[in-house]
Amino acid sequence: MGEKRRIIFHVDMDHFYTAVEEREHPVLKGQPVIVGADPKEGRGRGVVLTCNYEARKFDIRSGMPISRAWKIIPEAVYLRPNFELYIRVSNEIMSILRAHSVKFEQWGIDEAFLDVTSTAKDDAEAEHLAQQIKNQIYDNQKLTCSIGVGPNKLVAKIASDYEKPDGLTIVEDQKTEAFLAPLPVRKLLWVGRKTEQKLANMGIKSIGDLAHSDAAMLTESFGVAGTQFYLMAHGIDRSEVEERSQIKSISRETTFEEDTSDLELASGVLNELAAELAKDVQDRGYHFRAITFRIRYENFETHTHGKTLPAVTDRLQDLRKTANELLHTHAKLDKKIRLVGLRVSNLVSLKEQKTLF
Ligand code: TTP
Ligand code: MG
Repeated sequence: MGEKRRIIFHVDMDHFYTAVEEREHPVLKGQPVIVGADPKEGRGRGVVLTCNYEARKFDIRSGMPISRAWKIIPEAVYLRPNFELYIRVSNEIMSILRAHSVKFEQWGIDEAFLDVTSTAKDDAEAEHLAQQIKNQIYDNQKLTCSIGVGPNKLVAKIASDYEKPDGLTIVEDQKTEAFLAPLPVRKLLWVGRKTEQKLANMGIKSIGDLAHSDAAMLTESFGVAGTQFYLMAHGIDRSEVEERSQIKSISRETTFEEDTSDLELASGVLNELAAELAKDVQDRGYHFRAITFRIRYENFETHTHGKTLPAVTDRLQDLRKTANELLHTHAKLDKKIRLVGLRVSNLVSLKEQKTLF
């Protein structure tokens, strides 16, 4: 195809949240540890965010209801997440990684892609560099990671998952299709449970099955995604490693139909704005730490008042509480209110953004 061959790394920290907890509290080592919602002796709502490999032996998984985890291993150590800590550690790891490559792309809290084409001239040099990075992260952070090396992001990402934890998997360009063929289709990005089921009904289970199926038929069944599946099954992915521009803040505001001096009314509107904003933030997989309240009076005089929370959150109740505090502390009672608004910033992304691939 005449394109320059690339060497891409995907680095993924091992059982990230629980690994950080174990490092901070060595007494946890060797025990099954689960970070997530409060299990409340089996009555808890919410899910497992992650668990260490001891807990995985019992088939505990990310996203599983915490009540189910409790049924399986009530004797595990259950911890609430400390996002502040994880984000700090994540930032330290990302700055180590960033230094190794001109083309760098963070992907979620504990993963990143590096394009090392200009640093490593062949697979042997790539292996040496990957080992060096693993050692450096361990020496610096006392945490292990898994690295996948491949000709593109798709293959590198699947490779990093191949021999977790503490893995290093190198997929040579010519061996890409052979590497992918035996793996279940679920390993491909974009293939969720529904697609997996639909493909299974068509007799397609492995990536190899997918590669040998009819491209036109896939397009007919899945639209554009079908074409994408076919290319991915052949290990083709031309997307670049590039730092994505992050949105800095998300906001909502409402102008009253009629200027008002009714603080209760303003508070009600603020609560609605908070609900919309919290949903937006949660849908995008963000947490926030800073909240800004904006108020405009009948004479167009406009003020903003901000507060930084002690920790990141995505909870509506935190947003509402702060918004109302700011309203009641700062609203001038001698002027009618024309508009109120809310903005959240200091955003951090805590979930994988698969749809952006
Ligand atoms: P992952 O890298 O998917 O998982 P992990 O690092 O815990 O385990 P692995 O060794 O398999 O890589 O996610 C990174 C962190 O993101 C994880 O520690 C917790 C968090 N997370 C969630 O909050 N919700 C989720 O559904 C998943 C999958 C992860
Ligand atoms: Mg991980």
